[in-house]
Amino acid sequence: MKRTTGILLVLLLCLVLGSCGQQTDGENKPASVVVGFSQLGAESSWRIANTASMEQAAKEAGFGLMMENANQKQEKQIDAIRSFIAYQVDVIVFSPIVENGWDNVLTEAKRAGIPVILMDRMIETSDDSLYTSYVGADFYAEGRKAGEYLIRKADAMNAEHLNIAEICGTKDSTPMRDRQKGFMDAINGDSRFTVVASVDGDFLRSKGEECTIQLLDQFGKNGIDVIYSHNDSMTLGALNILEQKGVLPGQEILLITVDGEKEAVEALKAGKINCVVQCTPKLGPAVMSLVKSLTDGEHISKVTHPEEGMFTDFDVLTDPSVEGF
Ligand code: GZL
Repeated sequence: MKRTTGILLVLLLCLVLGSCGQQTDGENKPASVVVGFSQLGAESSWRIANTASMEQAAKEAGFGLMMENANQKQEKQIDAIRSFIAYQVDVIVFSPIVENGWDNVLTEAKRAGIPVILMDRMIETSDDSLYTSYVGADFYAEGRKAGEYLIRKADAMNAEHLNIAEICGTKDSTPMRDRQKGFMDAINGDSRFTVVASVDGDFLRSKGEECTIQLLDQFGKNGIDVIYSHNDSMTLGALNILEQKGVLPGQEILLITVDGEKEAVEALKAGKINCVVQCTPKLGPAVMSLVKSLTDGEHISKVTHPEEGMFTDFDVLTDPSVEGF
């Protein structure tokens, strides 16, 4: 009876929100477990691959998946979580677009007795009982890897001084904050490096292009030696502009990027990008495994970080293991 009421409520909300999800399992039978999933948007190849991973993993697990895409709007994620509460889903999963502003809605989920799994990004809260588990990258480690690559590269180039421009991801998001901190901590104290600018690219290819035009206008091609970009989409935008302006990417200006999508790895192999730090979007299986443990009444770990590596121009790039997602 409880879920029937919830279903009526959510159907009303679906009409309002404009989308719902499947609540049947792989064989079109009513699903025994229903997951409410708020995806933050479709801003990059990483995000699109992440959504596909979640959908495939839910299907293989036989779980119903109600997915709402927030199109980069935090308020839409909050509305979606409220609709999942009304429907009384078994587990809520979401990728918080920014770290702040979630306590109220997650308190409502807690009062409704619905566990919450954070997927991909973290929240900033004084009450970590508001979420049951976090599945996603160690972004600080990713930033450190990028910085440590640059130190190795500067040594190999016997560089006396390098000016760095940083193109940042979505402001106040976990990957932006921690990829920046990890990188800066790694290069901190090395007098060969000066960060001349940090600009907001919002993880978008189009803004990566805009940022690069702005940086070249401000510093000229000789005023920037390295671009450290928080994701491949922005990097590929930057690469496009550099080539348009007659600058040799990967040679005249080094490019360091994070994610590891196919197009970026191919650019690495072509000598146009120098370092690709991996960040896997394929979090679906780990999330759905935690959902199964939760609904089976088992204890689950608070944090799950996937194994991630890095490809650089020091590697044998013809090795078949060097590939993007
Ligand atoms: C990282 C993820 C980031 C990717 C971007 O886990 O949150 O968001 O690096 C994506 O490509 O937009």
